[in-house]
Amino acid sequence: MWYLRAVRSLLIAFVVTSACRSTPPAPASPPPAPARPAASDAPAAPTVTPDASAPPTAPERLTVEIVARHPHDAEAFTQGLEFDGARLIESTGLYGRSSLREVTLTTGAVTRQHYVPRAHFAEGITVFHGRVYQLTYQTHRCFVYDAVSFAPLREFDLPGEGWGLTHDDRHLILSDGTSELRILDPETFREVRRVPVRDGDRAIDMLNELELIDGAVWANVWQTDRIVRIDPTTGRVTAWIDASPLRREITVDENEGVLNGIAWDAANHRLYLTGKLWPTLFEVRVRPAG
Ligand SMILES: [Ca+2]
Repeated sequence: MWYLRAVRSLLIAFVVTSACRSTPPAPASPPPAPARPAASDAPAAPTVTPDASAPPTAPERLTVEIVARHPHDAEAFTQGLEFDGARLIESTGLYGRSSLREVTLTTGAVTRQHYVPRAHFAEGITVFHGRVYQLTYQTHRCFVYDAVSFAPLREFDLPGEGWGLTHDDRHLILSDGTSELRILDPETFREVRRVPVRDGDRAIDMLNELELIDGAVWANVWQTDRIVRIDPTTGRVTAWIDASPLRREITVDENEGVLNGIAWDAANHRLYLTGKLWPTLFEVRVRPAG
């Protein structure tokens, strides 16, 4: 009989265990959040894909204060302006008057000049890895020169119009008067991607002379006294800069002699602005408007 009692005990134990298993388990505690590494140990932040559903932050409203005034060639139809180290490089437009120049900042004197063939209307420039890239407006060429001697090195086909040019660590960034920036491979001039520029839902076009400042693209908006600051990853406008305080000192015809020239002296953190046919190159400081 002992084995019958043992079997009954085993059956009872099985029933009790099954009943316990059918009882809903107590909710498990959430796993502990991973410890946040100390700032000093934190790895570099990965590139974050912006959340398109997040409400965009309104752009900052900024204006400029004049820090200094320097002479600028009033015959220079400025289309591109950029520092190559301490050297100020300028591109001027119009048919028969287009040029690539090295200019002395404090005097406006042209210390080196390459004349662009009369068939071309020169536009934006940028200096990348010892070469100057110079766009043309509607003749579908981009000229490449040695940055020091201005000796012509090669040419690229440029589909569409050329307006403004700048670069980041890897690519050229081109404006063509539309609301899109084109990102180009500097070795092949092939388009890598396009960045639509938006302030909220509004496309911002007429983007002209460009400058990369602390990772943001600044763009003159053609025929206005305004500059937009653009996040080049998302195309979002992060600031509007009102440069009308400069215009008040300029008597050049407003239709032709528009604001068009942004140059950032990265080593000295100085910002310079000028315009087409303006007799003055302004050093400015940016501050909140209002
Ligand atoms: Ca520029």
